[in-house]
Amino acid sequence: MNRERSEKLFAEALKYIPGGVNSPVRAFRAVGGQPFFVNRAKGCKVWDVDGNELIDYVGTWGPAILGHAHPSIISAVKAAAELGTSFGIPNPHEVTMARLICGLVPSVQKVRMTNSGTEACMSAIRLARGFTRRDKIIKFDGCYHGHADSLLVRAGSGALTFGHPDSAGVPASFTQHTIVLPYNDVAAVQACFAANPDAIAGIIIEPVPGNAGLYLPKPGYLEALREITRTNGALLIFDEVMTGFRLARGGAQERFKITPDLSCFGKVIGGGLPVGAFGGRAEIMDYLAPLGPVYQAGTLSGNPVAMAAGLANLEELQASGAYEKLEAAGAQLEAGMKDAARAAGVPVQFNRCGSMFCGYFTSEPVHNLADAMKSDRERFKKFFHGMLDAGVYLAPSQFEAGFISTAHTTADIEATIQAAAKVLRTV
Ligand code: KE4
Repeated sequence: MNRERSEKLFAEALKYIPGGVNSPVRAFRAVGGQPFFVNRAKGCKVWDVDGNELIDYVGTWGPAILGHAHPSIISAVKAAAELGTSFGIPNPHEVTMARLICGLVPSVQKVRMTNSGTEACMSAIRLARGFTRRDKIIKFDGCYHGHADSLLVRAGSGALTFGHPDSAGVPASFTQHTIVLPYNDVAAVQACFAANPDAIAGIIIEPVPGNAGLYLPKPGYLEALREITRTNGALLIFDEVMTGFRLARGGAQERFKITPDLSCFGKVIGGGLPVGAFGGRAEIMDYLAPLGPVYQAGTLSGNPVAMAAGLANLEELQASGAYEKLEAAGAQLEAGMKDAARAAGVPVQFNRCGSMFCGYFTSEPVHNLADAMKSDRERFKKFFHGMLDAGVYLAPSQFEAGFISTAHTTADIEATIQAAAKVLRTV
């Protein structure tokens, strides 16, 4: 596949941008080679600057749930931009968005917009600490909640782990209150609360982790977290930046019938523009400035153009039978990929929840990060590049989820499966 123009652009990018990218996942460091550059996307397709057409299963990491350049979003953005791109003064779209989110997610009585998922999660944690007057936060290995200092922590050894910064530049004192536990292990959470009585402000969790590939909560796991936090006066924070409005109209919390105290959102609610949000019970949210003592702010929070894009995405999702389409497309891809792996004699664990998926190159089931780490990453690399050469763009890391949109037709998915059937015989 000719990628001359991408190669020239990447060489230029390396002169001015660290690693040539504005977000590390884009750099292909996990799969080798170098990233291509895209200047056009429509539906489930992207075209790189050399004119190569690709079926896209990254979907800008989740926002493109209706496919790229959906007409409703494009016209909403144009109309809003004509009237001004930002006011720094309340605008009507903010009220419409807040009312819509509260209507779609019953656990959210009030919501505050931000400009990224990172800001949403960082702010939700600050709010949980301010509301409970406690310092410690539990997160789970393999879960990613953006790059706020106190969250750049991976599990250390042992069931009860106090975080050690995973990123340089994060002083140990910034993560001393972050406890990292294994996902899908109720006993570890119970022991943690027993060892830290009245000290834990809350648990933040991706209800369906999509940042170590994709694995699912075991039956009863989320219910147990809800019960343990309620019993111990801690808050349950669902990070639905990725799952929100994707796994169901009301997100993973609707799909799994759990009522968290706070929820974080992003991606879909921005329709491809920079948006995040966090919301929950009014008595908690009212601790936020200007009403309460927990400060949180943002110059462009609730920006009219970003709100218009997110509203168009959300409204179209409600109108178009989208969730039935996403479920059917996910089932088609799952069945086809499993058949292809079986026919090629390659051990693949294909995990899926709705329109999110991940194929791990391992014969063992994947229920947490430790299981995911057993995947054969060399095989994944070959598969990734084989599929790319076949015109299918998967997430450039074994430890990322794939995303299906309503724009992926049965023919696109069949073409993907046929490509996989051939490539799997070569890895
Ligand atoms: P942003 O700050 O990137 O908008 O959101 C952070 C975030 C928070 N919570 C969850 C569950 C997330 O998935 C994310 C961001 N996800 C990654 C994909 N693994 C974004 C891609 C990137 O980092 O470039």
